[in-house]
Amino acid sequence: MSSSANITYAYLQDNELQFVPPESFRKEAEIKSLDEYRRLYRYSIENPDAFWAEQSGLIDWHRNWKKVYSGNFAEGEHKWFVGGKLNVSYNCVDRHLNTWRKNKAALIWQGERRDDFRVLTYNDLWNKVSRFANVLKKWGVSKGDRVAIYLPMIPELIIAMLACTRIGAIHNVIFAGFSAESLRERILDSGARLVITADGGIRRGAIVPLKDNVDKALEHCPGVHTCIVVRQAHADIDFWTHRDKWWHIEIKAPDIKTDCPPEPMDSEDPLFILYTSGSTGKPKGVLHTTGGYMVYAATTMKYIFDLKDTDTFWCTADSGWITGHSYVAYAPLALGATVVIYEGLCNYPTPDRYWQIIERFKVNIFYTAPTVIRSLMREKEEWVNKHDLSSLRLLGTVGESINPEAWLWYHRVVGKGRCPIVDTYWQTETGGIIISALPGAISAKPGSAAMPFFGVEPVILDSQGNETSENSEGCLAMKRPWPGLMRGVYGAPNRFFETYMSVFPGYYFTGDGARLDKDGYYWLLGRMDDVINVSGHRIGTSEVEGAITEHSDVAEAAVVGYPHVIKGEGIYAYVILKKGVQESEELKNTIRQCVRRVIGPIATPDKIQFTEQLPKTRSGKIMRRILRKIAAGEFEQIGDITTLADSNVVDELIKHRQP
Ligand code: 6R9
Repeated sequence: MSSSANITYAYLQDNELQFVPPESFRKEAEIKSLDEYRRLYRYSIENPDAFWAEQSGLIDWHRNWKKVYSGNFAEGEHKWFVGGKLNVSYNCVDRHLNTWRKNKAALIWQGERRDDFRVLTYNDLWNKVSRFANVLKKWGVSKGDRVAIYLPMIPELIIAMLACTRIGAIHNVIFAGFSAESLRERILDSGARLVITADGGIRRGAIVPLKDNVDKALEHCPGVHTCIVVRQAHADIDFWTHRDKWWHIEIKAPDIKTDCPPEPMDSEDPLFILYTSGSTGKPKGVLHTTGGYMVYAATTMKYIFDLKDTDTFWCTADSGWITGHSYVAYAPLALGATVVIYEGLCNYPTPDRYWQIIERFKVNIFYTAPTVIRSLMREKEEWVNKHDLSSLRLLGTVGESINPEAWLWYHRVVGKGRCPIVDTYWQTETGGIIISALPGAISAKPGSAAMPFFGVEPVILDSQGNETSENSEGCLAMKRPWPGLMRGVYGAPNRFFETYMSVFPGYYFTGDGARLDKDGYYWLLGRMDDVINVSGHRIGTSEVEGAITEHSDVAEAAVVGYPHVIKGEGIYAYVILKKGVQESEELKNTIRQCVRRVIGPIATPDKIQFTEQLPKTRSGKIMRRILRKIAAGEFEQIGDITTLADSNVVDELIKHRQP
């Protein structure tokens, strides 16, 4: 297992190579064998109420629930732990205060500069969350109100989220890489009246102008009366005293008390909204509620990450995404772990930044994305080897399928062949991981997310919606609900049903393709809709097309994903210019800038091809399948083009393809 060349060769020649959980790991693990997993899985499917009733004991309840589940799944309705009352910040913070964890580190924050770091114990966290919750109340936030959070990865982000949950406000975290326009859209859609931001974020030594973006966004958000600003980057900003308040002044104000009793929330009260891209229309506000989400997040954390409360856990996701909600904030804190957060990039100022942090804080469990692994494996192995990574005991990945080469490198170079790897498949909508190996029980097959989590029942459907059997490939859907599955789309009551439950009636459709192999392992095959997965981030092609056509020289655009060695998928845009506009490299750059302004840097097209025409059917529908094949350079696989209105367009597009 230690000779890299041999492992890679063996795997590539033999698709069935499996990595068995190391004995030392298995002995200490929550679930110790495949048989044990299978027994508990069967129990969770045959007796879901009993299974989830037991798991609900991971959480403290103000009032016990009366019924585990009620609903009509086919109609997109499901309720969990009905009648229960709980508070998420109580579960993530207060309940640790009566244990040995009171003065242990809850959050360790590492800034981009090596000397910038802060440690908050559970007691510190309680103090700050309670005080900030009182600040929110002071500025008029009460139960059910929406609060927009636009912050870099600093402790205040987690504190703000927890403070919202303490008083029953619904947070809407907006990734700090999104533009002012994206921010405005999300603030307006969620109806937030208070925004929390920072004077700036820090990226490669430069300041990201978060407060300027907020100022621009708020020009068109008349409902927002208060903006609380964290002093982080010491940037020069405009400060509107009638609206803007400094976090550090507010939290220490004489009228702010440390005591803030957690609001008992109903299990089905909304917990947060998080916007995510779909194949059509604007990003939708995925709504999660309190009891089911919390129990599901904690249960997956316990079994998939095999978390012990002595562990230091580092998930590198930004809390602007779902992974940074469930596995940076809620699940690890609920289980009393020490959580590492880092405001910075994996390769700045040197490519060993992550390895330094693991060594410095003795991280035990490390959870990152395949795109990060691919970019770091391009560097010399010495960057990893010069650090002592012996604290690591488990590794994880999320966001997209991991290619076997990257898996093997991660296993050998980072995990030194000792650490199991869990490839975790899930979505913003699913609340927590739904397909993954259990590290002490299920052998890993590099590239496969392995098996369903307890209570989750996946099926592979053919295009007519028929369930298929083993060794089949098709649409990945879920046959029953589980506590973490989203409850709705904020402000659009029918959209959950229409988007997810109506494609294959009676099933939740994930939008992903998958294959089930003879051993019961799931292999994810990528999105089947018009969503591109760039570095593990979901971007809707229609959003990028909308942003490109905001450019005054552009008549029409069609956007597809194409294979990209580091990012997984890159963005390829076919652009038709208005009559008389000259093509130029300069124009491509201004189109890119336009997308950055409208959505944010993550949606910037990697390649732009100007064209006179797009391949359309006689009814005027763009044939994206053809555009995808051309972008990927797979000309032989373009397939049938007889339904095109004008088939010459294909030759023209191939001739001018961007390499
Ligand atoms: C958690 C998260 C969801 C989409 C999902 C799928 C892809 C995530 C994956 C994976 C293969 C994995 N995806 N994890 N594909 N293997 N382990 O990423 O949520 O941002 O909503 O994206 O990401 O395509 O549908 P989200």
